Amino acid sequence: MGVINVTPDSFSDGGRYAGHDAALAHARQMLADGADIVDVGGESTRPGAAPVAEADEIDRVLPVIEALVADGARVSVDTMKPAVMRAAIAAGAAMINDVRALRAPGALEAAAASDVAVCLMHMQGEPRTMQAAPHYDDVVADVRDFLATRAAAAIAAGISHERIVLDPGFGFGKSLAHNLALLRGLPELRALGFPVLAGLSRKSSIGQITGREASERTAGSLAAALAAVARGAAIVRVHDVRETVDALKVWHAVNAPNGLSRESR
Ligand code: 9MG
Repeated sequence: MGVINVTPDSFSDGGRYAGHDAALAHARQMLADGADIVDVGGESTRPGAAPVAEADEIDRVLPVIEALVADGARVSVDTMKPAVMRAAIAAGAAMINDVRALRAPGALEAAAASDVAVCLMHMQGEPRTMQAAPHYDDVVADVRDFLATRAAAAIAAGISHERIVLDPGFGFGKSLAHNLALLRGLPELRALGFPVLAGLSRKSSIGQITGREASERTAGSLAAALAAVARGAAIVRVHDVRETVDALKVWHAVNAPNGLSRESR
């Protein structure tokens, strides 16, 4: 899954349409590089990021989603807002990626009224303050229990089991130690019986381990993506699609039951 942020930073070089065009070109490059899904978001969930009004968020993401769907791409919408979910679904999005796990009033209903996939993510606290003092008794058990509860709520609302993906929410109200425990504990989350999505790409934990700035975290992010896939992640949400696809090709060639196909030898 490739990350596409349609936020004002991406509009800095010449207005709204230039921003949409840049996001679209970036998404198309990610798809050409081997992404199966592009995750389009119009509101940053970084600690301290300013909230975005519903209409502005729709304005940001919808033209990009519409153009990608017209290309035949599989598009996910990264949003917490039911109105944005409904607009994206009407435009042909195939997945809702909600860092609040459909807890906003009306979000479960918006998803249930469609047949799209949903990614239910764990977050402790709110994006603005979540990194202040995260605390867990047992981070893997706490996150697993939260995700099991949210999956049950989604199913009770009419979202079938096959449509649900779970995500521990690396970096969302978690210290480095919490993130590492969750990465080691991914098999316990996988045991809930749903595909698991892992998003570690360029996150501060990678920076804490490597001492690198976000733009210099590709190698660390690749190691994290492989560690997640080795522990059962079905989807990795990444910025560096080309490099991640190459790394995963090698990982799969090593781990495939019969090694490389005859043509590749
Ligand atoms: C929007 N977003 C930022 N980080 C994310 C992560 O780790 N997982 C998911 N599902 N979404 C994320």
